[in-house]
Amino acid sequence: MNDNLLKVTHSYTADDIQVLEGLEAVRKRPGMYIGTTSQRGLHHLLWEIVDNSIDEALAGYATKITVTLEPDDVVKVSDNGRGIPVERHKKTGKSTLETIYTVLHAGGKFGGGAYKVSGGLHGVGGSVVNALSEWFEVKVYKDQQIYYMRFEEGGKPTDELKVIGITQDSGTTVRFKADPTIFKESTRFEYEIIRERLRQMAFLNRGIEIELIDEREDTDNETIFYRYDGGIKEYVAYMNRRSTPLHEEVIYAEGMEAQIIVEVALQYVNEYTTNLFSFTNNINTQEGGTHEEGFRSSLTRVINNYARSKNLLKKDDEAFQGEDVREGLTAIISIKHPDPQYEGQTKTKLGNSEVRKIVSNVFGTQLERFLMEHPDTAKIVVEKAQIASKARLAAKKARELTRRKTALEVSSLPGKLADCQSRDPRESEIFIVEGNSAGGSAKQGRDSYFQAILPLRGKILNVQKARLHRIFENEEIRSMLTAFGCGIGDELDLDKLRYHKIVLMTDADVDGAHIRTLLLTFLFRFLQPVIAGGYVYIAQPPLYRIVKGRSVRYAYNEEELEAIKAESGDARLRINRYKGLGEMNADQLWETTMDPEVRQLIRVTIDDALEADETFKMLMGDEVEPRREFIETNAQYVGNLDI
Ligand code: 1YM
Repeated sequence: MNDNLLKVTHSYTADDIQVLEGLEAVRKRPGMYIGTTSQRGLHHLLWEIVDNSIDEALAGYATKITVTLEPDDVVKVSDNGRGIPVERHKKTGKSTLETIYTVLHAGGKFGGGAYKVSGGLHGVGGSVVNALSEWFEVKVYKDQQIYYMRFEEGGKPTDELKVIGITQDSGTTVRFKADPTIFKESTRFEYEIIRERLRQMAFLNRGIEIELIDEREDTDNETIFYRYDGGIKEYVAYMNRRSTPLHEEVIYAEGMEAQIIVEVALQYVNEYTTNLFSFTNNINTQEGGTHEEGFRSSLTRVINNYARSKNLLKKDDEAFQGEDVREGLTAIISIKHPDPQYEGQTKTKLGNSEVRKIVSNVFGTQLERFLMEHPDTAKIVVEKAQIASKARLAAKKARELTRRKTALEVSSLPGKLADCQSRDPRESEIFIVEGNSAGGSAKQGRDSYFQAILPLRGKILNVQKARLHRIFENEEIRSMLTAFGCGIGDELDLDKLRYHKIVLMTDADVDGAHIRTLLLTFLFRFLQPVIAGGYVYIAQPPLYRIVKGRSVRYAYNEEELEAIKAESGDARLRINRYKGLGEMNADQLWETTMDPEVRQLIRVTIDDALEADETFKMLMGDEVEPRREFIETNAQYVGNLDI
């Protein structure tokens, strides 16, 4: 075996050249494979490897996965599964291990597991991770042997696969260091990001043990161990931990049809909003899809049927609508599908049409039974829907009576809006600006061809606590909805969105951060597809204006200020700290924050919608202590900036 491998490594065959070209293509255009080379892309590498371990656990072989953050930006992932196959691979003539890590898309093809996370949304394959690593090594514990192989410089083997010891264990360990020439921003892994995702994985895959160890010298993060035997049932309880549930037990349904595994967990709380999260093969389907549709329709149908059968809904009463039975609902839908099809702007919408009916069946029959067997809970659920339905009808009447135009009808644009001339949403931008004086500067400074300005006065309504119809009464919110033009909730239509960039422009202080959080809460709750579609941005106004003689420069953060100071040797600089947008004149605002040529916009993603929701809840909820902490943490930055 060694002889053969040696020959292969010493003389380049046509296959080898093809392999090298494949990996080189990944290095040339990493964005095509992992989306971005920012921090997010970096973590993508790790998810790719973790996903392989998760697959091995889902296949029933691995029970434990450990992620270790080592010094020098090295990361290690281990599992106790079967170990990656090491035998000679017929097609390539190399070990299967080498094939997986050097041939693009090889991993997915060979793996026989039914519900692969890898090959899903992340699914770029181990070879892409290898290609984008400074070095990458694999140990396989299998058949009493420890096998080892190492790659350097973006996937080039340093030697053939070797046996380096004996063992009684089985499993796979991968260690790698991302290539800093590719990940120019940073190759440092973030404990918090990893912890969040691993916890989510542990919730979504009950019983799997997942451990996170941080061995880096400059941190003191604790070792974390996750294992949730209750799976998504525990997840829902966890999400509701700061809220007041209306019934103690989380409702749970599971089943399998046509190879599709369906799980649903839900619980109502004494709030008015809906928290619905769906997953397919452990991937958060942010844009929803057929599994959500199946869930929604059966929830509405079953609760209506139950209410009618118990005469809780009388003959003349109008049926509950979807929004009535979803008020105050926290729900997770998780399906595992052997061949998921994704659609939508960000490919996070499940498209498989057969899923609608399967989820509807599995969940519908079990919810029906649950309601029959738990009449007390059933009564609470129906009463909640009844109140929601009454509120909805009352709001409708109030609207009709006052004949006020709803925020949803784009009849006349709000007076405060300085609209742009262009009618092409693809090139149009709207700046949501805090405060009238900043609004004035923005109106003067903008390029009115494609930039619209909507100034907001004061703080917008706290959406978390308010009921839907109260939200529509809020002047600022109505202005925004009218300007956006895309509608809301079930009627939301992204094709009608009037601007493809919605830019939130707030002060760089605590108040600004608070207003931004309020705006994001509102967008998150009611216009989630607009965020998911990538249409929402945050403007980055500079913190400092630095004048030296005739030249003017701007610093957007402390580091930049320090860099500019260092560069000029500190000599005769006039440093001016902006306290708010209002201090900038129209020209300054344009050249620092609005001019597409120089500005820095941050695109808002719902990368982890759950996380965003947590922050919102914490900020808006009844508990004072965490909110105070948040404001103090954020105030810290501002405090430091005061000169
Ligand atoms: C730390 C990363 O990759 N574990 C892992 C990967 C595989 C297997 C077991 C495995 C899969 C199969 C059979 C199979 C993979 N194997 C392949 C391929 N951990 C990690 N653990 N035997 C072992 O799917 O049939 C790809 S991944 F292609 F070789 F089968």
